Amino acid sequence: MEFIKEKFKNNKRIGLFLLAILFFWLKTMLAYYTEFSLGVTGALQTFILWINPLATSVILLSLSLYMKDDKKSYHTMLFIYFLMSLLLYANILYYREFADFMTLSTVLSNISGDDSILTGGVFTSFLVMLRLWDVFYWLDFVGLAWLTRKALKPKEEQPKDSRPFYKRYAFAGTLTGLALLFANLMIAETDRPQLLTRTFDRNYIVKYLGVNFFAGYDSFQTIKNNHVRAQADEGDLTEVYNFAQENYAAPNEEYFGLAEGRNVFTIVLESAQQFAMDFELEDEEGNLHEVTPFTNSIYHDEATISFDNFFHQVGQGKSSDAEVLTENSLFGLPEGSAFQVLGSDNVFHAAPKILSEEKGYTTAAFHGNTGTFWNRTGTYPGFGYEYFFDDHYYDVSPDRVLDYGLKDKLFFKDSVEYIEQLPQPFYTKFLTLTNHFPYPLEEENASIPKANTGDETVNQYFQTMRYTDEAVEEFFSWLKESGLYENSIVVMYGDHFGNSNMRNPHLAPLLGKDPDEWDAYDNAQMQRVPLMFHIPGYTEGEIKETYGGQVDYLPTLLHLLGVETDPYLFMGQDLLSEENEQLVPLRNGNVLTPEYHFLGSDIYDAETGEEVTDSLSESEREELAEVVSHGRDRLTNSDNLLNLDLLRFYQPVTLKEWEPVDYIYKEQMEHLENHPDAETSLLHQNDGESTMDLYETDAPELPENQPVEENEEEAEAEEDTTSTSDEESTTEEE
Ligand code: GP9
Ligand code: MN
Repeated sequence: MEFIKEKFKNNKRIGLFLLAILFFWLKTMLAYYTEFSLGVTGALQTFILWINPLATSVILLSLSLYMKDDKKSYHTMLFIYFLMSLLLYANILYYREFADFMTLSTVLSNISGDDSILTGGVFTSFLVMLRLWDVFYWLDFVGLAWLTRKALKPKEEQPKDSRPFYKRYAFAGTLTGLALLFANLMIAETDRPQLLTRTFDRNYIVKYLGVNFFAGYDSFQTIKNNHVRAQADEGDLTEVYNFAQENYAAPNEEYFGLAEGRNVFTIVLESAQQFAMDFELEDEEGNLHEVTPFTNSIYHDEATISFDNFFHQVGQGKSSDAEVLTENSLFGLPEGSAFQVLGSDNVFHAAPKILSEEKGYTTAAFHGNTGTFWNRTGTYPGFGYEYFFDDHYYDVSPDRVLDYGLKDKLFFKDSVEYIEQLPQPFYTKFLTLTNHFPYPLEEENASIPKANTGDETVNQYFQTMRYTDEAVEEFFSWLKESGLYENSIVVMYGDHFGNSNMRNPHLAPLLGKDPDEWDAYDNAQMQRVPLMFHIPGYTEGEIKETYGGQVDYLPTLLHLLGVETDPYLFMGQDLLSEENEQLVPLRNGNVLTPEYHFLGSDIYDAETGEEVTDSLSESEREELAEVVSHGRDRLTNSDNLLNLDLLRFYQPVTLKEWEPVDYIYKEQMEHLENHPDAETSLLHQNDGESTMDLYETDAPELPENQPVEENEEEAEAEEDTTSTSDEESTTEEE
């Protein structure tokens, strides 16, 4: 003990080093708990949060210990501390404005953009974000600077320490930091697998690994991407351009323009799988429960063009990949989410941009989760979305949300307020949430029993599928009541699988299969997701067996809306076109056709599910290898297009006039109210009378749907507290 004491006394560096770590930790905790909303739940996450500022600050500050000269060492330590504090503080200010963390690309674009720091725009908005208590984020630095000064002026009587401690301590410091970082990464990985490869939300990385780590990681990614992008030039476009031209499938006259001029409601059914369509779940008493009765009725309706061989093509970017696919006719990236990696920087020719430019559509996305998730707020402006209603626009008090966000019934109901204000025609996208892994649902919201497999997640899936089905039904009823229905097209599709391949064998018995014989072919079958184009008034609808994937969605939709797609670089083909090749490459490189499924190096008969690799002749195999490579060309060209940001070199004449929104979803209500076409909105057409009252839902969270006794009690309580003058009661009756 004495020995350690002695050492510390003689080595103020270590003292200051430890103090700096403590100060920085305290300051970070203050920011974590008062500035950022990181959504920490449970003891493990709290533990990770508490340790995550340590590793990087130990590593960074230990660098100063390597210096032999005291003065240099102290000053370096102070400088590193200053930089770390500056980074944290800049993030605090940024977060107050954007509820998100600063990235290198935002910093770079703010330095070079029109509204750059240099022109004062960002600087003034930063000033507005300052708060009085911010002194606490700098007091520690002042204290440390003072202590450094003191340490550099040794009292005469203290002998100068000449032993070469510095190297050993420096090394020990760095090693400890690295060990901490490794431990931190490991613990984070157990709580959130694939945290870094999937990078779905900046909040998540900060929550698990801290602000310093995030800044380093983000800068690395950005520099890497910018480097790749900088290598590209117009010449790289030629190959992709030629591919897209060859790939183009001309529209079928029978369908072209079938829904021209109509409003578009895109309902993205979270985790909905095709196997659940028309599926009946048998309970323990032998009673059958249709899982998605309403969606099934739309699926079979004569006004609906449905598909039963439609596959999701997402990779790690899951929901966000589905958005890249269906709104750009491009694939997500082989790793990570394109939204996260390129969303804020790339040029996109996406559905909202095309429709607003070519057909004057108003465009809006709706989602009951935070807008930063999957970097939607960063990506949607590039897609051309004029409006994005994220959780800031909804009441998301605790009883109204489950895991990822607002429950679907409340989500649709509360969206009406915004829908009715949109100038028509509009293109809208509704991202549902309740049917999201691991499918939690309260009993009061469950209309059918759980399944009875060996896997609780699988069991719950059916209940949440049903819940979303009911939410969609309520929304359809409102569409009809409000009068929007007749002049709209409602499209529904599943974004990706809900049950992973690992869980599929648990589903096998429900699908009449033997779990022990479940194989790669069966897994491929499970990647089907529903797709339906519902066009009220149309009567020739049917369920089409055409093989297709999400990349084929956009040309199909655009042709239905009467928009030609040959000016665009799409990787998919109109599913209704007579030239459609029925070729479905999945993101993992597997390729599916109506005849064969090419899974890894094995070939299966698509109809029978038999593996036929060895029974094919050499020439047959060569021929089929061509098919696979043709399918994979779509992936390669798409990856090149995105990674090299090639659309910046390609300007279709149809998009020449397009200008991005500059308000990025801040004060968007003001923009909506002052929209030049405001008089075409439903609200305006109804002389300002809202249709919100027409919305009927049985959502138990709403006071009007609470059991009667409670209502009575509430009413009584209200009567006691409010005055009931005659005048007031007459107004109420009216
Ligand atoms: C989150 C939601 C779900 O906002 O879109 O994303 P997922 O986990 O399905 O990719
Ligand atoms: Mn999803």
